[in-house]
Amino acid sequence: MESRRRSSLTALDRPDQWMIEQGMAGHVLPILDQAGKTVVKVFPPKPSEIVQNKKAIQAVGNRKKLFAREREGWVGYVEWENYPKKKAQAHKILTSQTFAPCPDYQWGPIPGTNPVLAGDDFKAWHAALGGELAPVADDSWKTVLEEKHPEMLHLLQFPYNGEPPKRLVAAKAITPNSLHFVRNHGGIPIIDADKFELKLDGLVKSPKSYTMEDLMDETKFPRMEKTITMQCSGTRRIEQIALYAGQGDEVPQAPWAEGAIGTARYKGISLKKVIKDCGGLIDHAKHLELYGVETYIKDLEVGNYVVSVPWSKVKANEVILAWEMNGEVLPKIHGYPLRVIVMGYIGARSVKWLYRIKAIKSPTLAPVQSREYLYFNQQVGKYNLRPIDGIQIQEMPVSSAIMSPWTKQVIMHDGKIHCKGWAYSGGGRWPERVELSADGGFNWYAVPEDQLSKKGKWTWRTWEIDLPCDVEGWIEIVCRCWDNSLNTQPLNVRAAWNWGLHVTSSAHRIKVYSVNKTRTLTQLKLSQFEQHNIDLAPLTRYDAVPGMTDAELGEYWEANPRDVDE
Ligand SMILES: Nc1nc2c(c(=O)[nH]1)N[C@H]1C(S)=C(S)[C@@H](COP(=O)(O)O)O[C@H]1N2
Ligand SMILES: [Mo]
Repeated sequence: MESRRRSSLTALDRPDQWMIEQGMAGHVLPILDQAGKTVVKVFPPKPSEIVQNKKAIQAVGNRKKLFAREREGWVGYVEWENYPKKKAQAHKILTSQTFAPCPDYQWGPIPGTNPVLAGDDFKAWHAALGGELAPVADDSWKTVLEEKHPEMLHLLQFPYNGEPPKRLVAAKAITPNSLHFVRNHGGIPIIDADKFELKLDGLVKSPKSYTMEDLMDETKFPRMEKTITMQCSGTRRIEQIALYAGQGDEVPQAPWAEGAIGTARYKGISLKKVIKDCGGLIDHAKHLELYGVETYIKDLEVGNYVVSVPWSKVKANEVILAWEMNGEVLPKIHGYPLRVIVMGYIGARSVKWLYRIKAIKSPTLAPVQSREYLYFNQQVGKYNLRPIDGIQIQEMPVSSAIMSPWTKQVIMHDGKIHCKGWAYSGGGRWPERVELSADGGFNWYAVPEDQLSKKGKWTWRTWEIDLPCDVEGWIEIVCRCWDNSLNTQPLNVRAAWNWGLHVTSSAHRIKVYSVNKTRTLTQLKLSQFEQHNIDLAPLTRYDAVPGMTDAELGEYWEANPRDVDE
């Protein structure tokens, strides 16, 4: 194979050699195979030409007909799970051609654009399948622009993944809908609520279908309203990426900062009541498979978005079927007309555009449940992993984050640095205490109770603190939370780094440059900057100010000689 060149360890002979040697371009480094008698260097392959086996693709049939809209009034809905043959046809089409790989954003530079990543591979797969899926990428982007705040940071354009800017993440204890993060694995279906139906089948006594009107019938199903924080297990992934590269497909691994968490008041009904209405579970069913309308493509296999939750969770009335978010009709981007909200679990189980619930015996084998959202041991990775080596993530652990200030910021202060952020714990636990350290995690100050937002069983707490800081120069501010079970966070990212780059729940660390204005020398120097009209920013630009005259310097050295004779 051309890409498996055997050679000695000579220079790569390229202008960016120095950068590569310094580990700044890991994606072009050859792998060293030292296992044999001679060292083998395995270079990344050159980008290959995009090829298409037109004959094979055509032989599959008319894509418009094959991948047509399943139901009237459900734009973007192609049913896959009921039609194994159709899945195979789609797979055939996707494997009869090649696609440009998504750019390496972990080892290569992250684009300075908004959207940060375009999602060209997912766009190309949807275009290749055609039919109902052809316009999905463009239509979804239109919905993003319609429904989301203009300041959203679009990490991935398609499937859409976006988070609010730090300033707005925890500005309010309840996240406004337009600012709630969005994580999609495919397009945004547009469903006519009047034509909507939820199907409940599998191992229930009497399978049934429900219209929205049925579900909203209060004589049948009592309403449920709750304030709930939802967190994606990818929150703060960028810290793991900054430390070590991991699994790098774009959709599973959007490079989230601290904003993939949000809190809203949801209204709907308990899923338990609907199961009861179907006569309850039979044949020792223990899990409920939840189906989302849109198409998800994993390893070129096509399906709908499917995960499952255990019956024990449903039985506890901790799974809601919701149609309202913060007093508004559920936005299209958040699952209109009906979504699941699983309290205290990873966001991935809270299925949007829910259209089917199937009672089953074991957790679903669908890829989002069984092949993704796995929490691996550190030694598990590309060359050795099996899906069973990862824990299927359900309840989220305790976590927290500093939203202000930002890393690399210079903070001028008078002995206290004002910090703000959020703290959260999953599984029905809540933050009891939030602590900050200005010295990398040696001494901790607790956030005063009146500076923490209200406690809630299923919600985060936002907080603010004036953090004492006497020292100057680079410091590391660290934040950690203790929940009501006295769980707390690992102190560094490395301790919990994992190949899937999930659950970055280590204490949040930011590096800031402290300028303490209560210090006499600093005061003097700052006033000199002002006198000479010298800009304070950036930190790294050195502008000489005459801190001492030559005469003062000379005097000093005369009184304090550098060297001594005896
Ligand atoms: N149908 C469907 N439901 C879904 C997803 C999806 O891609 N499709 N993403 C899940 C994930 S991973 C998360 S974190 C949450 C995000 O919900 P939000 O977009 O409303 O914030 O939705 C979950 N439900
Ligand atoms: Mo997620």
